[in-house]
Amino acid sequence: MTALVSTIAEVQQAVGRARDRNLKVGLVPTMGALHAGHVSLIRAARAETGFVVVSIFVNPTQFGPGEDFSRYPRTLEVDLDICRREGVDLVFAPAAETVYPADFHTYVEVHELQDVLCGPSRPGHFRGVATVVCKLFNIVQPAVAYFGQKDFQQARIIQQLVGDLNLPLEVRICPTIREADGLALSSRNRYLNGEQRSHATVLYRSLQEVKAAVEKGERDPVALQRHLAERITATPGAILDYAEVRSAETLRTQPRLQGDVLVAVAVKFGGTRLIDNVLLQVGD
Ligand code: PAJ
Repeated sequence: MTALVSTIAEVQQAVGRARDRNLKVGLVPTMGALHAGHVSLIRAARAETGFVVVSIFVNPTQFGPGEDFSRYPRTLEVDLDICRREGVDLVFAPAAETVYPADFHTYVEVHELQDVLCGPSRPGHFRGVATVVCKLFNIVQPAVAYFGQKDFQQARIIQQLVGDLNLPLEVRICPTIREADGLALSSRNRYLNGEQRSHATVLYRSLQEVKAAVEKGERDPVALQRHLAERITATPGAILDYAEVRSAETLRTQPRLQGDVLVAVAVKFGGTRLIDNVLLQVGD
């Protein structure tokens, strides 16, 4: 049975009862418009924990002024059906005033990690993400929380905040779920028209080309970034935001690829901004 609650007291009651039954609590934070990517996180949570909480909240503080907050898809009934089918125990879908009452004044920032990659094009975005996720952790108090690699910078920022603030939970980063042609699933894919949708495969294809080049021995990040940029800018309708090859741990640039490496791209098609990445383990 999936229960739907909207207040913090109701979450705490339900989670408290689960904890009394010695159930391990898992949390999957989402903004709704659930797709197979979200479902993979729910399944990971179900496999590992005995009480799965999914939060559904389109978080206003992580959207910039020109971004899609008002038109972000809100599909609560369909989302609830998916949660029921997947055996979610509790759905927490709060009102904005519950999360951000009128006298709200505290924000969480993860410096350095929030300032690179998506940071410059989305000022304040990661501050909004870190703040809401920190609040969700405190409300639900999960033992484990699940995030998708698709938003790798977000997941790294959350890992960092959990460590820095000594939050007593584990963070799992789960693999990116893709369409058959490689496009990473995203609630924003529905904004693409047919032509944009077919050209959007350039993100995955160019990332795979970089992966192959690294496997063949390429270790120069600048050469790989140039390749990504060329492939993306040659694609009709695609506007490159960034194409970066960096340390997956620090998100800093490296003079030569070494260790855990993140290859990440952000591309706009019309008003729709898509991101994707691959992680590579690079030896000498
Ligand atoms: P949302 O975009 O709804 O994503 C919720 C979770 O699903 C995130 O951890 C995201 O990385 C993961 N996800 C999205 N697409 C995925 C895919 N194709 N494969 C695997 N996982 C995928 O990310 C957010 O919401 C918000 O920023 C949130 C963390 C909820 C804070 O408001």
